[in-house]
Amino acid sequence: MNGTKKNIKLLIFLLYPAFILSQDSDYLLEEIRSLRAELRSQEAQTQDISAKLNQALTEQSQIKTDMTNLNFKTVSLYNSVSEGLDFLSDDLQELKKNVRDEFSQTNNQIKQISKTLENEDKSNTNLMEVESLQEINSTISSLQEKLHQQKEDMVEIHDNIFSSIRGVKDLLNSGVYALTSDLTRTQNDVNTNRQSYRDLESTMKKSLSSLDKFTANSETLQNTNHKFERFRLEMIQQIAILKYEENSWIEFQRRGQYGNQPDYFKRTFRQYENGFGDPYKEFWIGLKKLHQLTSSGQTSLRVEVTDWKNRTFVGEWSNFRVGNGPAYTLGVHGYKGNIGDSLRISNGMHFSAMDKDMDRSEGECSVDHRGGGGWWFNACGLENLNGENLGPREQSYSGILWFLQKNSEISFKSSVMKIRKH
Ligand SMILES: [Ca+2]
Repeated sequence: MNGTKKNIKLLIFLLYPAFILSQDSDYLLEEIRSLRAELRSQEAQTQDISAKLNQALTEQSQIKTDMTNLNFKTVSLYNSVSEGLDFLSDDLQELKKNVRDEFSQTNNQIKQISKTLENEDKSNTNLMEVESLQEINSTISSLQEKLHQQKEDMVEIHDNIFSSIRGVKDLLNSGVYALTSDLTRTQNDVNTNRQSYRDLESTMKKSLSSLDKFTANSETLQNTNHKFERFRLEMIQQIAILKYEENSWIEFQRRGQYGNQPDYFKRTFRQYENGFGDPYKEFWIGLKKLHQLTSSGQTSLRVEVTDWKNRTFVGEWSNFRVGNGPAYTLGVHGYKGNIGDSLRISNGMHFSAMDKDMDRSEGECSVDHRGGGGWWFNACGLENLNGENLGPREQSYSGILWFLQKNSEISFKSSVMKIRKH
């Protein structure tokens, strides 16, 4: 007996690393989920930056169009100004010519007057001389004034023209400067966005590569984990007989919320014979093992079910036996407890699965009504703890069913079935 306990301790010691590995796998899966979430957020950011980039490019293109238009207008304006200057130049030339003509006319008048004066008798002309001289002086002054005025006019016109040209130039320069600075700013924005885009791309690539690595590791770990699950199942199958001889309770079926698919118990007859699942989570020890154990002595059965309000109900049967294959006929009686004796209807039934119809129904209980699970169906009966894991508030005969507990077909949250030699 002491040796047996040592063996069990040794086995638990051997199983412990497997349990740790299973935890690592869960952690890795959590990491992958968080990485996926991060990638999704980065995708959204990339889309946002792409949109901004497109907007900046549109603005840049608009500014280019504006600049082209402005350039065109500038050229037209220069042409107009140049044309105006040509006209003004002609006017100035005309003005100069007029002034020259007037000068030469005045000079001629002066010369003429001088000649007249030379031809006059000096003695008779004293008074006339004075008057003529005064007249000439006045004419000259008037002419000089006129010339001076015309010169000032010309300077004023000249100044006005050049001031206008300077104004136009300043205006054009400021417009061009504003557009150039807009363009530079847009260009900078575009460059910044491009850089952010490139950074993001590189981060995404890194994340993807990490994700690939994680996925690869996770797959390896999952495979390893499946192997360990199988190993653990084989171990509990092996030690079951030792526990049986020690009169310990031996769990042979468990359901619960461990993240498995709802139809995790939809299995072939062969799988129900040999056992499946993870003894640390949801599992079925196998009909062969149940037959072996229950054939070697008087056996009690204990069934516990827990509802979604975490209330547990228990039933015990003083006699439980599973016959040999391929029928694996159920023998069960001696009920007591608060779970309800649903098994009474299955007493004496053969075991059926999704691919083997051994029930009393005209159809196939497993496939038609009980979610593909395997059980000792009658036609079809009031219990099936190997049905679909349907979750809270679900009522269906295909769920984890124990009808007589509540006289309802609610699907239970968890269940345990165990046996003990007595
Ligand atoms: Ca049938």
